[in-house]
Amino acid sequence: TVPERARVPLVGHALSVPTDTFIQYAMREARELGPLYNLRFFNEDTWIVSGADLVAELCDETRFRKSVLQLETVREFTGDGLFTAYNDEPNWRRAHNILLPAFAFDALKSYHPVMTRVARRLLAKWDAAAGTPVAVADDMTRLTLDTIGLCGFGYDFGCFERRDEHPFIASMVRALDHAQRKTAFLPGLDFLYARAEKRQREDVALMNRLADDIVRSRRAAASEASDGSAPAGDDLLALMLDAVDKDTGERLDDTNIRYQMLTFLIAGHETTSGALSFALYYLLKNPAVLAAARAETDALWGADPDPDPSYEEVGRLRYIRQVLDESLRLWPTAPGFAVEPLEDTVIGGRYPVRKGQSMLILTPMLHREPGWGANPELFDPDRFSPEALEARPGHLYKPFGNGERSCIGRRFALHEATLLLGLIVHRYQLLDHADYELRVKETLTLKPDGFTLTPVPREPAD
Ligand code: MNH
Repeated sequence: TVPERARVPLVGHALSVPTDTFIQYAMREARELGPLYNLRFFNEDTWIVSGADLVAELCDETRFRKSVLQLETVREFTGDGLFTAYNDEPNWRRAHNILLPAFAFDALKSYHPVMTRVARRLLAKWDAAAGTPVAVADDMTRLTLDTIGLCGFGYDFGCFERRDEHPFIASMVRALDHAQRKTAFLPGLDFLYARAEKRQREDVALMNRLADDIVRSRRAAASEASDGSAPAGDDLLALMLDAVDKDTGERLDDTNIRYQMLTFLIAGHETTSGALSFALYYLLKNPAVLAAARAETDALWGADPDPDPSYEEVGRLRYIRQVLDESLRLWPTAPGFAVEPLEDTVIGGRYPVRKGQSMLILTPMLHREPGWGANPELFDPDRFSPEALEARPGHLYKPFGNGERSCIGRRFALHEATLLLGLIVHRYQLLDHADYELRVKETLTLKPDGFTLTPVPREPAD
């Protein structure tokens, strides 16, 4: 049978699992218990899987599909939006078909100038810091929220004009945190959680109001336009409001539009912000890598400290993209995804699994499997050189999930992040003034906790 720790009657392992560092706990357990083990929360088993062969098997979409079990409490505010929809909910494919064009090549190209404009906001803030430390994850979150707001919805969060975080972020972080804790609430003790549930309703209401405001102002702008069409071309919001599903001819309803908006505002910025923060952490700690990254931008932009990168140039930052890929190997900021069998089956040749049994693929440990070589903890962007990619078996790298339910925003995120990293390494020296030691903070996603660095504009001869 599947390995597991001794469990307590009724609660199972629920009391020994820390909710605020679940992923790092699960990683330690995987090192001890192996590539497959069981965690029992009350009467529910979750298998934690990180072995390369098992993961390759679980990525077979003819036998397994996304499990939404652990996301049940997030569904209270994202419902059947893309990320939290059950596979057989009709709105999943409808929205997938309708929104896919927002991530096609032409659309990405049209976001590029907007992404550049927001990147400049960050550079301006770092210039103004004038050699004093900046809080990396906070600034990356400002950048990614402004970017998804403007590119996806034509809405400016204006995060760089605020000293504190935007209220949407505070509500979102609390709501996700609450959703995660709620999975471990003790049954029958509702009175214990009444206050937290009330605040949750307030946080969700704030996020909903923002989504509704954005829709209202777009519709108002559209009715002002003489032909009645939405002015912003085919951004996400335009597609949500106007486009029809090619298969069924149906549109998204207002409730679902709200769910999709919260889904994209959340999924569209948290993970990218974490990915950028980890990449900057590794650049700071690996001077040879930083030098190679800088050689790449210098070859492209020479001594110009303030280049205006074209869309194509971002695609040519191959090494910087490898830095990002390698950061997402060690700390995939969405640190797992869950699947379930479509029918009763056997995995690994010997573990019977019932239909619907949830199995969490723990990507931070998959990304440290022996297939990555003798020293998986070592940060080395050359693991993603074209030759290395060629030689490596498939299914060892899953930072964006798998198959049909994998990340729709992947190319959006990679373009946004590569562009910004390129501009940063080209413009600044990065000083590790605090001798920062990595601590990983877990919300639903991962971020380096309390990470600051000091950006100093490069000398012309540097
Ligand atoms: Mn994203 C799904 C990781 C950026 C929108 N994303 C997923 C999944 C992973 C993931 C993993 C699969 C989850 C699962 O199987 O349960 N996403 C990332 C990472 C980054 C990221 C690591 C950045 C780096 N994601 C983005 C961006 C957007 C986005 C940017 C939007 C602009 N992601 C989504 C949506 C889904 C998703 C929407 C759900 C797709 C679906 O199920 O149809």
